[in-house]
Amino acid sequence: MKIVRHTAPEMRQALRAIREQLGEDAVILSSRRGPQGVEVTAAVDFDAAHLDSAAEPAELRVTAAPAFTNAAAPTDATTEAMGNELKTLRRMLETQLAQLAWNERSRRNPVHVELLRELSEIGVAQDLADHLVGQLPAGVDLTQGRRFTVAGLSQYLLVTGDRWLDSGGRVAFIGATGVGKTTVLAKLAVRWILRHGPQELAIVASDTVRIGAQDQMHALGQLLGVPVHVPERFEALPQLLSRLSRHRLVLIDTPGASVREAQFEARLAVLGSCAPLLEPALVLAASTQAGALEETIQRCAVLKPTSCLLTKMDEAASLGGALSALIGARLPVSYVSDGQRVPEDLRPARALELVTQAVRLAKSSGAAADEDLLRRRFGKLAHANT
Ligand SMILES: Nc1nc2c(ncn2[C@@H]2O[C@H](COP(=O)(O)OP(=O)(O)O)[C@@H](O)[C@H]2O)c(=O)[nH]1
Ligand SMILES: [Mg+2]
Repeated sequence: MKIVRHTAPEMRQALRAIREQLGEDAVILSSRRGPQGVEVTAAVDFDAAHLDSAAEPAELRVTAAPAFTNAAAPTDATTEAMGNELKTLRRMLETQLAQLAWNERSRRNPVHVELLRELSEIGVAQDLADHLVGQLPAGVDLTQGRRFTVAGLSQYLLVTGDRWLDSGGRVAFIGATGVGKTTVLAKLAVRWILRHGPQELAIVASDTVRIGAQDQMHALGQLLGVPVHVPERFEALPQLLSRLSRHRLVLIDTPGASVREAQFEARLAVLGSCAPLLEPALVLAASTQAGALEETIQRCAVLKPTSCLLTKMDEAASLGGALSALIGARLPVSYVSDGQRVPEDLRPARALELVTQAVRLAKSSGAAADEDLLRRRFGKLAHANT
């Protein structure tokens, strides 16, 4: 057994020095805070029986015992420092366990590990990736595994089909400012007219907030030969909608706001009161970070949106995060928009196409999984599952 004692200003530094000197298998025997920082005693080839034997007693007692027996009552600062040290130790231990679990997983099932890496590169959320890989039949090779995970993802991703343009609906486009609500409305309106003519289409311009929004809608209505209805106030939307029952497709433009604004919540409440008269459709920019998308979906959940539209697909650097958020929320995608041209840049969402696009994006951007993160994430999961 080899024992070393190391003093450093911070626990982390002491542990690093010990690891460098004794290697990964070193065992911490004691630690205490002294005038010069933290003193850590560690051993390699450690055998607990030695603790009671006479072989190394002096060394061990000097480092371990006084800290507990002779010390004065700990001050708040000492308790806090000890708490922090314990947290650091715990984190280090967790990292090590995750590393061990990940190594074990790599050894036992290299195909699973490679697929987890690839799913992470696509941006697929950790729990979803683990679920997909967990469902693989035993003994699949990497090519088959890739096919299974892509098929699994596209199975979980819900889509509505070309429902509105086929048979109409009453759709309110909801989302943050600038995500493309007005643009998708215009695209759908033009497409509807190309298929069915203008008679049964109505546009509602309830964005009374943005300067020029009403003019934009009136110009569109004039161009298409379609009436544009404006509620007196946003709160009067339900009364207006009840007067539009003879129209097969009613497209409702709503004001955007940051989903964190109180105003946004107030408008959600008004839209909620229209519940039987309209279908709330979230408009989400695919270029938005997955966490922000999740927040929007969560804040709008009170409205029970029946679908969402994914815009700005052409600007998205990665799609896996957005698709994971939609799968997690079981929110079907109706249409995707991948450019500004009206009406060309809009198509009904197809699950396999979206997943394939996510894979292609990851490949073309050369996204590389962060090995350290992978180890911590999936190692931790594997460790928790054992
Ligand atoms: N690149 C790209 N730009 C888009 C897309 N959809 C909308 N835009 C642009 O995003 C900006 C904001 O769109 P707008 O419809 O006014 O957003 P709103 O505030 O949600 O109504 C405009 O410049 C649009 O041309 C898209 O799919 N791709
Ligand atoms: Mg708008």
